[in-house]
Amino acid sequence: MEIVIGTKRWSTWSLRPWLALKRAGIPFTEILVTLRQGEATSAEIGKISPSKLAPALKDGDLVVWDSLAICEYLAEKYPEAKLWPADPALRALARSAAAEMHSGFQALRGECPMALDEAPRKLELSEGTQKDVRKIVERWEQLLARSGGPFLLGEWSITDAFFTPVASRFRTYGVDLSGDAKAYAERLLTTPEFLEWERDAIAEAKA
Ligand SMILES: N[C@@H](CCC(=O)N[C@@H](CS)C(=O)NCC(=O)O)C(=O)O
Repeated sequence: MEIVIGTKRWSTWSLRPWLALKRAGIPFTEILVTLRQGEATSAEIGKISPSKLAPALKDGDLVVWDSLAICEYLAEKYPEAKLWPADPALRALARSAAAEMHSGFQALRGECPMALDEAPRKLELSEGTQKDVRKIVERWEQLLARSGGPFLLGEWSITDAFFTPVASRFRTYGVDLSGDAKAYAERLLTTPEFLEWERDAIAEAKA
């Protein structure tokens, strides 16, 4: 199995399925493409993926593009990895929150890009981004209260992969968190898998 991923310090979309692959213990090789090079990036990714965007997963002659579709494919192909919660109600909540992240929070995404090589600093957030932050924190608190933690739906799931880049954005731009939300964000940023990605991202920036 091969995964096309973009520049590790920036690519939130690539980080999500990469975390799912790692957490599931699935052997894979990475094809790392430099983002933000315009046509050159599209052409490079386009050699494998019709979307010309990272990430894309190649499994034999099958190519799956889009981070959520890749995670769903992995969850179906490796049920023993339990990438979604076993309980149907928790699984429905997990999918709702991952899909909400996948399709929303545009203000936060636009204003606070992931930048794993940058030192944390305090950013004055726009009203739109503050609204996104409040909604995310509320969602985290609701789900942690329902599941009992330590991750959003109990055990680590794809939903946590979707919120790991968010935790990184909160850290980089000095978003103040407290209580369960703060502990959860810290938990996401200290998993061995995220730390491995972060090490690569920092090394990549220095290369
Ligand atoms: N909805 C897609 C979004 C993919 C996407 O926008 N990828 C960005 C990287 S994070 C990309 O390839 N951009 C090209 C570039 O930056 O040059 C997904 O979830 O996979």
